[in-house]
Amino acid sequence: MRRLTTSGSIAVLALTIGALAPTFPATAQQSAPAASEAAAQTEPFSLPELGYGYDALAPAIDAKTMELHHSKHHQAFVTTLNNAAKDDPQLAGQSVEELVATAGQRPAAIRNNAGGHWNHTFFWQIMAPEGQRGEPSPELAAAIDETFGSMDEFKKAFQTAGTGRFGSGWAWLIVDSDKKLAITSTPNQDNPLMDVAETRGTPVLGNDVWEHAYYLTYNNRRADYLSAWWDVVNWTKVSENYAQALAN
Ligand code: MN3
Repeated sequence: MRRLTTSGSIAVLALTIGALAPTFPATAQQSAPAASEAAAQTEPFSLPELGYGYDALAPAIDAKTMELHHSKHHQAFVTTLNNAAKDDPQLAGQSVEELVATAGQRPAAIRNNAGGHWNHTFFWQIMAPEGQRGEPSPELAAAIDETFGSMDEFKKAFQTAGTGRFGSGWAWLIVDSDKKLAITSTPNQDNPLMDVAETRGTPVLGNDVWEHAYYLTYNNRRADYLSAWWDVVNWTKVSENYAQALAN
């Protein structure tokens, strides 16, 4: 009979007190899978905290939209993944990044819900309340100028990608395999990290163009949402994403 490892003990403790949900990203359990039955019952995926209030992005995004988007839409992806993991112990041991990278080899439900979980976790982090949004780093600003001509030209092209995405999906600014910036869009809850993405790369910035992201304030006017959304972008985080994508 093997003894519990440290991570097994922590998992048991977390389950016992019932409050210490793992924080995103849910990472693969590197050591001693199934060190105890209790460890296997810990829910592998969890809804991340926003880090700001539901009203913090108004008026660009209203509080009710944020509340529904986070507590209902994002929660549904997490719940579905956890339910799927109950039937498939292998799934429980994988990070959302691993699920996304192998989305094309998964059932549609896993592709959609892992994508939804990854995309929304990313999305909350690249927006911020007033006073915490910062500016593009000099490196990012220079790369945007070089690739798109100017910040205004970049924003226009990004908005065009968002309005041009038929139905539901996402617009993205990515760093491609040549370490160059590029704009792309994906359908549904796909993203550029997926093996099935038409254009692959590391997301630096992304905007959700599903109707649930904007309909309460903007109704059918997706273009108005896309243009107002720049007001809430967390350029400090986006600049970090850019630096990290270059370093990878
Ligand atoms: Mn959404």
